[in-house]
Formats: sequence, C-alpha cells, structure tokens
Amino acid sequence: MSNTIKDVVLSDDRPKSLLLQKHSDYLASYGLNKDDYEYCMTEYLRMSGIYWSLTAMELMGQSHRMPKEEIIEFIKSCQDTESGGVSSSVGHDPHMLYTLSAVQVLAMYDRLDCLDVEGLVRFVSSLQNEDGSFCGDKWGEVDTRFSFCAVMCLSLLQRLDAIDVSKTVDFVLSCMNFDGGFGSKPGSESHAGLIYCCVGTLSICKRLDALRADELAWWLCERQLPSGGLNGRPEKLPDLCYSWWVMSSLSMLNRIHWVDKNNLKQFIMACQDAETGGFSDRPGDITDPFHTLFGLAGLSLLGETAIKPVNPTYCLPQETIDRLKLEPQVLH
Ligand code: GRG
Ligand code: ZN
Repeated sequence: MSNTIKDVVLSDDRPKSLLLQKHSDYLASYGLNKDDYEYCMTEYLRMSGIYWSLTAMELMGQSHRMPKEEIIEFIKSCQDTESGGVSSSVGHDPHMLYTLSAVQVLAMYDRLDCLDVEGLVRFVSSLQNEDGSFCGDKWGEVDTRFSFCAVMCLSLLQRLDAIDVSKTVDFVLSCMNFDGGFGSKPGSESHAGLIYCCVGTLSICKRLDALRADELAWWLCERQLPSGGLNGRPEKLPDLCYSWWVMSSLSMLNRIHWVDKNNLKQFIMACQDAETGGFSDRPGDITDPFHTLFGLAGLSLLGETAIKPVNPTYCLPQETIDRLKLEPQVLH
C-alpha cells in the first residue's frame, strides 16, 4: 500500500488554446477510409461512434460536415424488426446502448420518425425487470447504465409512460452507497460514470430530491487531482472523460463551482493533439471521437463560449432539448 497520488504532469509545450478547426477536420475525416484498422476494430461501437462524432460536431456548429442521409440510412438498417431494438452495426445484436445512441442522433436531426417508434418502445419496456431495473439486452446483464439509457430513450420519444417510472427510481436509489454515490448495482462501489447515469435518471424522472446532494457533490469534487484533471474513483489516474461524468453530475446538482474550473480547463486543453486534432484520455495519448466529445462537452459546461451549450442530463445540444420541449430537473 502506498499513499502516493496517481496523477500526470502537464508539460510546458502542451496545447493551451482551443483548436476547434483541428477537431472538426479530425471528426470529418474519421471513418472516411473504411479499411482503416482502428475503424474496423471499433465496429461493435459504430452506432455510439456516430453519436459521439455528431454531437461533438453539433457543439462546434459543424454538423453539416457529417454525411446526414448516409447516417440516417445506416441507423434504419440497424433496427431489428422483431425486437424493435437497434444494434451497433448491421448484423449485430440489438442493445440498449445502441438503441439510445440511434435515438439521440435522430433527435439531433429531428428525424425520429425514421425508426419504428413503437418497436423502440416495445424493446426498451421489454427489458424492465420486476424490481424496476433494466437489462441491456436479451442476455440479461443488469446495470444502472441501462436504467439511464431506458429513461433517456423513452423521454426523447415522449413515451416514459411505457415503463414503471416509480420502480425505475426505486431501483436506482437502491444502488446509493454510504458516500452518497452510486454504482452499477446494489452494493457496488461508487464510480463517477455510474453516478452520472443515476443522477441523470433522477433528473429525467424529476426525483433529484432523493439525493444526498452535499455528500455526493463532495465525493465528486474530490475527484480533482493536482493536474486539474478528474478521476472516476479514489486512487485512479485522471481521464478526460470524467470531465463529463463528474461535471455533468455537479451541474445537475448546481454545484459546478465546487471544482477548480481553471485548473480543469487547463487539463482538458492539454488533452488536445495539435497535430492530428481530437482529444485523448490523458495528455500525449492517441485521440478518439469519444474523448473528443467529452472534452468539448466538458468545456461547454465550464462556460466556453466558442462551443454551444450542452445539456448536462442528455449530453445533447441544449437547442435539441429545447426543441423537444424536455425539461430535465436541475437543483436550484
Ligand atoms: C449519453 C453520454 C451518454 C452516455 C450513455 C453508457 C452510458 C450512458 C454511460 C457510461 C457511464 C460510464 C460507466 C462511464 C465510465 C467509462 C469509463 C472510463 C470506464 C472505465 O472505468 P474503470 O473503473 O477505469 O475501469 P478507471 O481507471 O478510470 O477507474
Ligand atoms: Zn476516458
């Protein structure tokens, strides 16, 4: 056992300003070469990859650089007519995660009518269990991530009535730990990614009152390390994506000022690659669309005006949430 803090050191030659043009070029060309090794190896994530890239582009005001009609046709071809669910790619099994990504993309495009909405509702509601929890697919894994995917998906479709919302909330609350945080199932250790999922579920279900907000926000702000970056659990290295999982949660709790915003901003900027474009998990690592979205979305939450406002519950542009007239709860 040692008590040394795991962290990174930001070098002096790190990027310090926001390289928007580079990021937009990076995402516009990502996947253009369909034989590319990385592109092939991430087929099982394709649907979410489209969501990460398109949302990042929307936040930069650059979504016209994405092949809209091709994306819509791809999404349609991934819906399973039998279960109603959507898969990551043609020929894969439908799953809650990719069903949500497909719905998020079509919500941004204002084209939700391109999928069989009744099928989507049937798929999501069929995965709710007696105790209010949700499975990710027919294989039966239960996780609070899937509770969040279910309520986000159905709320975007204006069909929350199709599940038992009260039981959904009860299950999520049964995952609350002594520290005010949440894990993937009852008794599992608190983890910032799952805290986002549980706080997000309660925000959509308008039950944030059930949180122990001060304790939870204290645990969240303790995720900040001397480098300015955030980790997902005690004793872990910082990772840029926690700028989203932690800051979106703090934003719903109205306690974003509990972290040192300036230090976090410097860490996020340092995760940019000035040559390739895009953001990586830690300074100097290889960039990817996932961390590029969470870098930009994190900066948006910190008030960066060159990026459009992001909704902390849905991780979608606020303008999409406003158009759909959704009002996820935020503490005041
Ligand atoms: C709409 C943005 C959005 C998401 C949909 C799938 C989902 C809902 C949320 C995922 C939340 C989650 C579990 C995020 C954590 C991702 C991550 C970095 C996992 C790695 O965890 P560990 O514990 O790694 O293996 P470290 O070393 O960081 O603790
Ligand atoms: Zn990460």
